[in-house]
Amino acid sequence: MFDPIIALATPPMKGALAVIRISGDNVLEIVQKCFKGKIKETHQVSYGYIVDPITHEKIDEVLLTYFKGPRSYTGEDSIEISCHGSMLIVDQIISLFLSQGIRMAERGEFTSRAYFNGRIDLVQAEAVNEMINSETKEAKQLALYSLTGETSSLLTPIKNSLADILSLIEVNIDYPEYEDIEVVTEEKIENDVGSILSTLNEIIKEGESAKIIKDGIKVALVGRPNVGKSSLLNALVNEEKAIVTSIPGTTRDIVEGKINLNGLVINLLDTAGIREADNEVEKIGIDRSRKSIEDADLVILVLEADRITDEDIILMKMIKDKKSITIYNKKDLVDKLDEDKIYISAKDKDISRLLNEIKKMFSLDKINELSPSLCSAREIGLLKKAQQDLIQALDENKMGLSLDLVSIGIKAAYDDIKNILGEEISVDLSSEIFARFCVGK
Ligand SMILES: Nc1nc2c(ncn2[C@@H]2O[C@H](COP(=O)(O)OP(=O)(O)OP(=O)(O)O)[C@@H](O)[C@H]2O)c(=O)[nH]1
Ligand SMILES: [Mg+2]
Repeated sequence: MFDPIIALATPPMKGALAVIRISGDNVLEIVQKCFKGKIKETHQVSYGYIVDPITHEKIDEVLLTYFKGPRSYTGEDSIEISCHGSMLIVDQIISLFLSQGIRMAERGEFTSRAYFNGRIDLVQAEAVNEMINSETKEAKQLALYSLTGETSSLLTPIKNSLADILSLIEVNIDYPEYEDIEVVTEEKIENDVGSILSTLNEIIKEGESAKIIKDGIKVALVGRPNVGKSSLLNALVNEEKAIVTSIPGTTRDIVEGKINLNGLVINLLDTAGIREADNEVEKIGIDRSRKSIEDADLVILVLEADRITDEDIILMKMIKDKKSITIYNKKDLVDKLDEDKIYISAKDKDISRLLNEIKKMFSLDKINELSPSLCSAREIGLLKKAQQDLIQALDENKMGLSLDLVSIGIKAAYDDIKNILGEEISVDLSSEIFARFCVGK
């Protein structure tokens, strides 16, 4: 039983229309009391007025759709009201229904109801938010795969194989007298669990590359003062965003920009040139530059094509453990170019070599081949936990530990996979055993 909830589904601002959503027990009766007109059968649009049942005051002329559960977004009886898009009208309508015993929905409550009512799994529920927040068509495509259930079905073969091997182990332990049951040998565990693990490894690898596409990357432009970091930011965003002067130490605070490179959102951070500074403001800026190196997914170290200084060498050491690209700016100042180095001229917006390098690094030409991927931090975290559990089971199997000990890791992996989908974790596997074997027939 779910108490009825209400919320504005469209943005809280003036517009042609606003949509108010109501879901829960008895919504049809409650809304009908406040609606002048007859609410039609499910999935049909009804025309009429929202009216205060006590004062009979007409509040707005609306279109209203009734969705009888379970064929609704939440899986329960729901109603959507399209009213005129004024916040005053929206407030009046919502207040009216609050006075009728409906309560305001909490954030995400419509989607969480869809999950608790079993209409969608947890991967699909997360995808609703990802659809709304996606900034590129690639990120939206990944979210859509999850919303339609295609992503969740990646786990079906793993889940089935884990249940198969667990059932077999349990039968071997509990019913040793059955002769027609396959004996679980160390070799069988090694083969079956090994093959599940390699499928899992593949899914994790795909998920991690898709996560980059979905979330974008943070790229810090760093270097000593005056090498042309701000000029590079401006060339990348194609806008005079950061101040550029010939005075070293021009940039003090971080300047941010955003570009979409072949579908990958790149969040750029132009930083203060790093050097030994006396000026208090500049020092704070330099601390921020250092911090941005730590936070970045990729560091672009900008050097000058015509000279390398001791400060540059220090910076090279500072970023040696980070994913980085070193570029030589001001290529117009040198005659001879070294084949192995990436030269650009930020001032002349000649930056294609750098863009190509980023595309290569993140395989951006393959982005069109997007496929369903488990790529949220929660999903990848649980997949990795399952991976560890299976590795442990395989190690224990190799060490010759008993079947019931080896099965602990396999069972943990099975629960991790169920957790990804938000399925209930059954402590007792017996129902699944009986679904697979005719034990005791
Ligand atoms: N010749 C030449 N000059 C450039 C190029 N790119 C930038 N500059 C010049 O280099 C100077 C410094 O540029 P900025 O972009 O402000 O350098 P920065 O690295 O941001 O410097 P700070 O903010 O002080 O750390 C300016 O006079 C730019 O016009 C280039 O490709 N060629
Ligand atoms: Mg600058």
